[in-house]
Amino acid sequence: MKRVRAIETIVEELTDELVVCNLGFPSRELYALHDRETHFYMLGSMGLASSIGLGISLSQPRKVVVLDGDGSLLMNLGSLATIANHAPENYLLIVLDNRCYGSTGCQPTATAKAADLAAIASGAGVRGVKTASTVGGIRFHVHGSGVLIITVDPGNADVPIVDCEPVEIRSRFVREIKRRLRRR
Ligand SMILES: Cc1ncc(C[n+]2csc(CCOP(=O)(O)OP(=O)(O)O)c2C)c(N)n1
Ligand SMILES: [Mg+2]
Repeated sequence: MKRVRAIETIVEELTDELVVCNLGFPSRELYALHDRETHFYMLGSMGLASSIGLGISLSQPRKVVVLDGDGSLLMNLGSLATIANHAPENYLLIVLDNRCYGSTGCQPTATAKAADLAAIASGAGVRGVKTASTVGGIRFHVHGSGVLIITVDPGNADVPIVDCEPVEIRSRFVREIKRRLRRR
């Protein structure tokens, strides 16, 4: 299964959860499949999606789903220990593991050789780490919390860049969070 199919499956299952997405092609694919004000496309900083999402989940009650990449998470492994330490019920980190830096030419990452992100997450203290490699597996696990590692094939969809300025992405996302908080 290609990453874009995994993202499509995830988006089909979600309703109004907050979504923080890894930079590069994952954000482009998500944007092309379905753009929502609840999506935060991380357009620049590699490795920070899991931490940004964790902070959001700890500061408000709505569920946060992070779409991260293997390369990006490998750059910020400490995030897993912090996720385990806080273990918010309203937080799910999904890692789309294509075993390469897919957005920049598919240079192999450490997961192509030996690194096992599910084992690393468990070792960091995350309870009940889930894995999936099929549409059915994704549908089943996407409604949970913690960490879900999805194995996908390399390859980027032929989709345009995210046609939305970073400032606009941020302000509409924050507006959406505040709107919900006011309604409580
Ligand atoms: C600090 C930093 N280093 C490198 C880059 C360049 N870069 C952008 S996306 C990317 C690959 C990301 O790989 P991964 O997180 O596995 O996601 P994939 O594209 O494979 O889905 C790289 C190296 C960057 N934006 N920031
Ligand atoms: Mg990758």
